[in-house]
Amino acid sequence: MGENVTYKILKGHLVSGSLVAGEPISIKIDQTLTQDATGTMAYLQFESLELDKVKNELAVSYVDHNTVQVGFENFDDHEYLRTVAANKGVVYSKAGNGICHQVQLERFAIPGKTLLGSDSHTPTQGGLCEIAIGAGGLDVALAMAAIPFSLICPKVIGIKLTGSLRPGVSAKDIILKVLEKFGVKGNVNTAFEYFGPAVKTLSVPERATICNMGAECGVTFSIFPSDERTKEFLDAHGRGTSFKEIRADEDAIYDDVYEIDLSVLEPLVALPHSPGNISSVKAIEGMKVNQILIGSCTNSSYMDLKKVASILKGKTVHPEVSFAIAPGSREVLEMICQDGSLDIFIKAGARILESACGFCIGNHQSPGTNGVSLRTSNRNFEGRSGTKSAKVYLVSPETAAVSAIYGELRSPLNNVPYSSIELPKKYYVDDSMIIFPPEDGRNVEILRGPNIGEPPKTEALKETLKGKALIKVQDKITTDHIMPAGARLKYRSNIAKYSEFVFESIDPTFSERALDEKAQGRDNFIIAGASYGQGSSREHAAICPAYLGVKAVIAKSIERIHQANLCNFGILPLLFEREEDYDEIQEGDDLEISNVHSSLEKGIFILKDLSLNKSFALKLFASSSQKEMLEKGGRLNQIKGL
Ligand code: MIC
Ligand code: SF4
Repeated sequence: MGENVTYKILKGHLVSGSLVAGEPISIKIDQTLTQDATGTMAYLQFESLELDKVKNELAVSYVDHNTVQVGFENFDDHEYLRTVAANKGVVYSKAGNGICHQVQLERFAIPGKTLLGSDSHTPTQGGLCEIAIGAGGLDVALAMAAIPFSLICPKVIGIKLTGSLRPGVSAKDIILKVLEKFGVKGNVNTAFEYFGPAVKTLSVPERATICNMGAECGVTFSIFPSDERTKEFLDAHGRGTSFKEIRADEDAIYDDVYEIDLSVLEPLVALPHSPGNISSVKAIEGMKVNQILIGSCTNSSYMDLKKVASILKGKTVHPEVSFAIAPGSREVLEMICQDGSLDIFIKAGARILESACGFCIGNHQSPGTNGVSLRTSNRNFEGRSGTKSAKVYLVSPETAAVSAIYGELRSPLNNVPYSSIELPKKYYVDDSMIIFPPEDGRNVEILRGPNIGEPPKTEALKETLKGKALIKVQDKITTDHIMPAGARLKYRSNIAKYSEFVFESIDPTFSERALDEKAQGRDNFIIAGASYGQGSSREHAAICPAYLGVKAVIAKSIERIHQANLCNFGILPLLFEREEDYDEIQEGDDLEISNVHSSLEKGIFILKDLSLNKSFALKLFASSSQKEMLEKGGRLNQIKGL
């Protein structure tokens, strides 16, 4: 029976379990990646393991999220990250060097390796044939200690690509098509593997765009084979020796196959407020646009910007549009500098932004009231841009560039001045903003400014949980709803302060009410609909509620990374046995769960709603090793034997 790429790589990394879809397995992690917003907590947690040095093959720490530096907090974080990296043997990529996923692709990803990153878009590296998985910071800290990563062996959906893209249609449209088919929920414990004759027509940066937004479907990772295009990309970066061919066998088996004929694909757009809300550009062509932003880890490669430059050459941006470009890395910035694209952008009236996440996470460039913003990024959740009333549409760089000229949404189909874009034989390579650690860094002083807090302490599970349904939320609550980023991002290293903003956009009184209840010795419950915790990997969406005394999330369903984060910090992830029960429980109801320990063992809990005088059955959503950590009040307690 032929093997697919996914199982070939998993087989070589399997530590425990068997490779059967749906079964728990653990795998060896070769490489790790952190970014500053999740990294400070990850390294504080790594430090608490009291190891001299990281033990995996390669650990890289990026600074790309919090680079706005209003107040001392961000810089304190960067200094901590810089010095802890030198002390613990971690490679450090300075602020300004670029977005983690773009730089990792250019400098570090190696076909056939595994990567665990504390960012949900870590699967971008599937474009270079890595099994790359997003996780919470604590899981990444443990991978740096060479502790295998536990996951559910994914089923593999083969996405067969045939035909070839027409001018103006791009990789972004392929992944938007995948999102149209699979949506943003219900794809847990699944991997997307791309195959078929059109794979060879796609370059590595295009493949990376596609793998990047697989995260929006909620799959564990996405992957492309390693072939001649992979070699070409590695060679052009002076990394040809890292190449290894990895292809699926001719008769490879997939759990399901979905085919996309690229020849008939048209430009697509994700409408507000979900990346799964797909329409053709044609259907809403003519919509007036106020802001257009090109960048983010999805679409900020050199190839993306070269296309934009070809479209904008000799043109100026519409006077009523605010237009900005954030090149994904210093490499991209230097390349567009050398080939004259930067000059085209400046003449066209573009604002050139730092090579960082910036606008994508609502850190700046918020649209105006009721503004319409066209972006090449991957998430358009309500309020993520920093403006609640704004409407964010996700498009390809081609659609963004053509629309910038007209000031309204326009389809780039057959409306671009090139038939294909030549990629360079050699990229500009300069690692001078990457700091490699000394052989023995134990004497490097770790700098901790006042913004650097401590990893949270959690307590062992109690026998009875009693308190209020402190909040009841709908379906598809994202981690941006639970733990806002944007202006609040700078408090990531200070749990007490950051906790003030839990559920800020839904109920700004939540944090205060939760602390009041906690002070009275009561426990807090969150009631949620389907797909709770979708979006980012930020473990603060579990750490901060835990700090506020939340002991259980009771939902219709919970997304993979968030479920793992809840277990890591001792919050029970519970699912309604009957989904209809969600409708009965009301916010403010008094709730009780007794016999917690034996219920944990059995995996079935009985929730008493004292206000309704009714009981509901709940299922525990946790593996056997997660049960153990829940018992101890979290993963760190479990590891340290507390
Ligand atoms: C995001 O795109 O939401 C983020 C910001 O990159 C997050 C990580 C974070 O919250 O720090 C992610 O995708 O995991
Ligand atoms: Fe950064 Fe946006 Fe990518 Fe997250 S999705 S890593 S915020 S660019």
